[in-house]
Amino acid sequence: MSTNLVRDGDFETTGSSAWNMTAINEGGVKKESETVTNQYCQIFPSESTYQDIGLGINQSFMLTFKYRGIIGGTVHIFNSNSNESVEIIKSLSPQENWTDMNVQFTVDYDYSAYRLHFQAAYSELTDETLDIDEVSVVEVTQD
Ligand SMILES: [Ca+2]
Repeated sequence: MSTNLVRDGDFETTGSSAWNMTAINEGGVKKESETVTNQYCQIFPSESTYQDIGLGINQSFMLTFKYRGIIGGTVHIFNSNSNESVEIIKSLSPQENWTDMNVQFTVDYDYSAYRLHFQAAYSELTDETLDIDEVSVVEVTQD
């Protein structure tokens, strides 16, 4: 079992500063409901949430998370020093219900700092959100 490189990937740590939000007054960590004690992250249209993570050059990683939202979005890895996109890892198609994602990727760019970045798509449905939860990045070891 490899270590999860993402801090507070389940959004259960109240007051955590692990994630940054582009619209702190709108999005953020929300409770599922009064009866389900799960917290997740809500991202409003065109907004994003991100955190810097440590990745090694020429290593492979598995990104897993679940998401939902009829607006969809994207997940990227950026060079956090320049905000230059290393690659778009995955486009997130609109999903009404929680959907599991597993994406394996290899870091080909030697940047000192990397940013895991979730972006909600632009939408005129301004009350809709892209929700994410259970985010993890673990190194994939070769056999
Ligand atoms: Ca959670």
